[in-house]
Amino acid sequence: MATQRTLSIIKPDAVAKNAIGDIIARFEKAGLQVVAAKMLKLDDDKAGGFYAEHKERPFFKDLVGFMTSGPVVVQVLEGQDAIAKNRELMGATNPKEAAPGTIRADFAETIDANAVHGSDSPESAEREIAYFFGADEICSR
Ligand code: RTP
Ligand code: MG
Repeated sequence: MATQRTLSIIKPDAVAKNAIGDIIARFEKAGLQVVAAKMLKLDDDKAGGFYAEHKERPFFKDLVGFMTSGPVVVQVLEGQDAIAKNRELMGATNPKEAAPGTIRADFAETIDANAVHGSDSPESAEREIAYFFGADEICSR
């Protein structure tokens, strides 16, 4: 399996719970490396553009409202099969359906406030990484 990069966001609910360190530790223990990271507060345009694929969905307004409700931590994770590995560590979108031991099972309460985002394909990873980071902000190790 090839080395990949994926975009991860620790969402406002998990930041508010002081779970940044616990979540990043899970990535590192699973063999993923943080090669870029920043904390920021998204505005409506930045959050809406990020989730543009969901623009017509009924939950879009709530999703943007939630993602702008507090600071987030955005990271690029690098490692073998990083995209699928991150999605596995995250668990299902709805924390009630997330496998035990996954980040969403352990830190998320609802489908709206579900602790983390992860790119879902190589194409979305490429777009999402470029959405938040310039090439000079990514430090391969
Ligand atoms: P994410 O993009 O945040 O990593 O989540 P995901 O791939 O697991 O799920 P996705 O289908 O991309 O949906 C993005 C976010 O929208 C909210 N959502 N609500 N009420 C609903 O049916 C519903 N479906 C999705 C979730 O907060 C999800 O993380
Ligand atoms: Mg998604």
